[in-house]
Amino acid sequence: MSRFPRFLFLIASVFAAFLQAFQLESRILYFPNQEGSYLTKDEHWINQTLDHFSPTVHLQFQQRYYEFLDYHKDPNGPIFLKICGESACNGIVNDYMQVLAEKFGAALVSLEHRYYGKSNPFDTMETKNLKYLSSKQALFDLAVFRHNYQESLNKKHNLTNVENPWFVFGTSYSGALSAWFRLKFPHLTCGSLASSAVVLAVYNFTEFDKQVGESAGAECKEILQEITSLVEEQLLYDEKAIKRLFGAESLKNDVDFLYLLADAAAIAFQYGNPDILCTPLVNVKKSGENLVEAFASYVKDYYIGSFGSSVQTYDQDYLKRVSVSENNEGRLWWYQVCTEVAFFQVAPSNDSVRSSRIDSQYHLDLCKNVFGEILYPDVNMTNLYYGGTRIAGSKIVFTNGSQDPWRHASKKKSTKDMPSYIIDCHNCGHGTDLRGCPQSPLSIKGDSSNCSSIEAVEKVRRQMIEHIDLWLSQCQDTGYAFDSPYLLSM
Ligand SMILES: *[C@@H]1O[C@H](CO)[C@@H](O)[C@H](O)[C@H]1NC(C)=O
Ligand SMILES: *[C@@H]1O[C@H](CO)[C@@H](O)[C@H](O)[C@H]1NC(C)=O
Ligand SMILES: *[C@@H]1O[C@H](CO)[C@@H](O)[C@H](O)[C@H]1NC(C)=O
Ligand SMILES: *[C@@H]1O[C@H](CO)[C@@H](O)[C@H](O)[C@H]1NC(C)=O
Ligand SMILES: *[C@@H]1O[C@H](CO)[C@@H](O)[C@H](O)[C@H]1NC(C)=O
Ligand SMILES: *[C@@H]1O[C@H](CO)[C@@H](O)[C@H](O)[C@H]1NC(C)=O
Ligand SMILES: CC(=O)N[C@H]1CO[C@H](CO)[C@@H](O)[C@@H]1O
Repeated sequence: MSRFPRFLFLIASVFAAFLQAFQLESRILYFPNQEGSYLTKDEHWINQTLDHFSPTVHLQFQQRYYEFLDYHKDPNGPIFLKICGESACNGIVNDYMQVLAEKFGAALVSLEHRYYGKSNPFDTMETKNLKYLSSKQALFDLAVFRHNYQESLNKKHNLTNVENPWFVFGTSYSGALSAWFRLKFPHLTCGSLASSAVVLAVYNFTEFDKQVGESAGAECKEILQEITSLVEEQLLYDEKAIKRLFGAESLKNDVDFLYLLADAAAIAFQYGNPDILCTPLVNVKKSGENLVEAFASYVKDYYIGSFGSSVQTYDQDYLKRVSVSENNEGRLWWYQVCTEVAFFQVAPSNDSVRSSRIDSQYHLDLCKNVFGEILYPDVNMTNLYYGGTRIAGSKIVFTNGSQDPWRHASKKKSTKDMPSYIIDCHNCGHGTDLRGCPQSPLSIKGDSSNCSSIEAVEKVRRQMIEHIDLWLSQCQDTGYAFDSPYLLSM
């Protein structure tokens, strides 16, 4: 019998839409889209250059984007570019961006990341076709989009040489893109919000697992470690039975299976629901019942059932598939992992929560197996190109959640022109500021009124708004003086 409360299944529908907007990067998960929680799903297309860095390749592809103009103060109001990351971008999600757009009289636009969703330039995902998939190309896409969109807006209003004040937003990988866009194209945006932004590429990302342990707290961490060793033992003893218990008998590779379990635990802390994992486990431990079975219920009912992950995304044979569908984020993000950013979530050498069989060799083998050639993530080059946590940008707000395992790949220190805020509470995770409550799935319009830690979220949002307001008002070359609707309404 399931130990996990039934209401979880009720909130699953809202979950999926928020997950679509705030993807996790360890193993890309597929989350079905939900109607009703988008501001718009009307597709628009631009012709995009396939290779921005080649003087000889002039191929183009169709890239999908969205616009939501209901709040736009025509014609000189700001334009908020919400950057889509490593998953299909099926519309503009109705999160806290809606509130910001209304407050600032802004247009909301959103560009799908190349290769993901319907913006795939090729009809197969063979490795040779993936060579134009990189953050550098993606940033250039955003610049081209920004330029073209401004021109088409001017055309619509019979204007020439006008620049609206732009501001870019993103969370997680797209949070890094948001910071990097301001870094590389400072003339194209007045500023950037980089929420839980993973700007530092890390090869052996042991801090991820360490943070999982810290966020769990001593008691729950110990139980999770006990479960890991029990599962490891049972893999030796009866591999089929233990995989069946988790509904994961399709995973032939033991470490793929162990990775599924590690992610399932991490997600509770990453997305602010530690108690759904830890409370039942602590009770089961006290009553002396079977811990592995209790954890298997959590994985099946919550991680797969409510949260919307799937076992097959952990299967390397599945990741090898090259046919294009809209839900093949897994292969695409692994390509970025294996070439650019790594974030190999390896077990730390001491005191790890996850199995120590999840090591860097496993990741390298996966890269080779899935893509058929030896790929090596050039983390040093990525950090050389962008600066890592020493990013030399300006007018970028960094935010991070205190319990988020990803926060160690974000900018640690506030600097004068790049403030960094922590959203601090016992369950503050990934992308909380734009999402809403720390502890629940997407709340429409990012409503935080029912949050357990409303003040933690609101405090950081107030800071964010002040920076956006200030930087928009300082934005030069707009062609118009920008009257801040926010300041006027204060
Ligand atoms: C994109 O390119 C195609 C083929 O050249 C052209 O027919 C179409 O009008 C272009 N679309 C846009 C939005 O520019
Ligand atoms: C722009 O100019 C065209 C042609 O002169 C006119 O039909 C249209 O109404 C104008 N649009 C605006 C927003 O002024
Ligand atoms: C990553 O960890 C492995 C195993 O501990 C080690 O052999 C390797 O040198 C490390 N690589 C880097 C870049 O730190
Ligand atoms: C390993 O972890 C344990 C538990 O946190 C700690 O007590 C011990 O000092 C650590 N050992 C080393 C070598 O870091
Ligand atoms: C990357 O940089 C680190 C630190 O400077 C260095 O130890 C390592 O050898 C470099 N790795 C590669 C592959 O160049
Ligand atoms: C907050 O909780 C109240 C009382 O349960 C409920 O009526 C309201 O709809 C909730 N608001 C949101 C945004 O969930
Ligand atoms: C890990 C990390 O980046 N933490 C930082 C989040 O932001 C606060 C506030 O600036 C910093 O103190 C943390 O170091």
